[in-house]
Amino acid sequence: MLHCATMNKDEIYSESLANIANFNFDAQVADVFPDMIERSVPGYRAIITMIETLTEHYAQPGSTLYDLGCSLGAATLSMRRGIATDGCTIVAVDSSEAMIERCRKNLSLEHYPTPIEMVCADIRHVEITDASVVILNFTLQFIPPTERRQLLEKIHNGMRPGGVLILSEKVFFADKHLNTLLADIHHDFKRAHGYSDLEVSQKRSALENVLVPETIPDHRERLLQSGFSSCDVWFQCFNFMSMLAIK
Ligand code: GEK
Repeated sequence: MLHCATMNKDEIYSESLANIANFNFDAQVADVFPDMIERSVPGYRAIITMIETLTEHYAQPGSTLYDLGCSLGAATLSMRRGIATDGCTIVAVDSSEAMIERCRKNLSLEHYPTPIEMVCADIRHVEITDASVVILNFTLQFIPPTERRQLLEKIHNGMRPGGVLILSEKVFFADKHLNTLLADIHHDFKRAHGYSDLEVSQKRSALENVLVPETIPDHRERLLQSGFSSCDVWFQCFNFMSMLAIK
């Protein structure tokens, strides 16, 4: 997992707030991020671990591997551990300066031959070239829905044949009963990991209109429309899932 210099507890929404601002990946969030994501995203740890195995399978010699929305570099590190071929480069991108600054420190704690270029930029404006593995681990959900297709097409166009996109997202379900059930179970998961009802509800308000989930069929259809030849879910835990899309 991520070897962080610190593992601060997420208490951002523990006190009652008069105004709940839109969720933002600032220094306050970056400081508690490993704790926040592990206690909020069921299956996160399993996905990060499997990224190593998937990278081992898909990384092509001399290619570039991208981690788009890298946060503190958990997926970047897993990807680097999995590279079993020569001449690869990793590009890790995040638009939050606070994340990139802390990510740089985390990446320097492990030593592997593959170089990592860190870029503080909006992934919508980053060029993708000669890629064999691209990761969007819980990042696409923060891009406005109307811009997602363009981003996926750009990624597809910048990939080598046989390359893979690993797309992890929070999702919702068209079946109302199932949707409510899985959302409730997710809240139970958060309570079991120490979040109070107040924290769950204030965080939900902060993420409203910032994190916009879609259904699995919507993701599948758009990936195929963006040019990927095969795609499906390889991991799911409640209303969180990860897909593979192959060029
Ligand atoms: C992990 N992948 O630990 N351009 C660049 N970065 C962005 C953009 C954008 N347009 N929008 C959001 N981000 C990580 C976890 S977190 C998921 C990813 C979560 C960045 C944002 O700054 C944040 O660091 C990350 O995407 C989303 O495997 O918090 O649920």
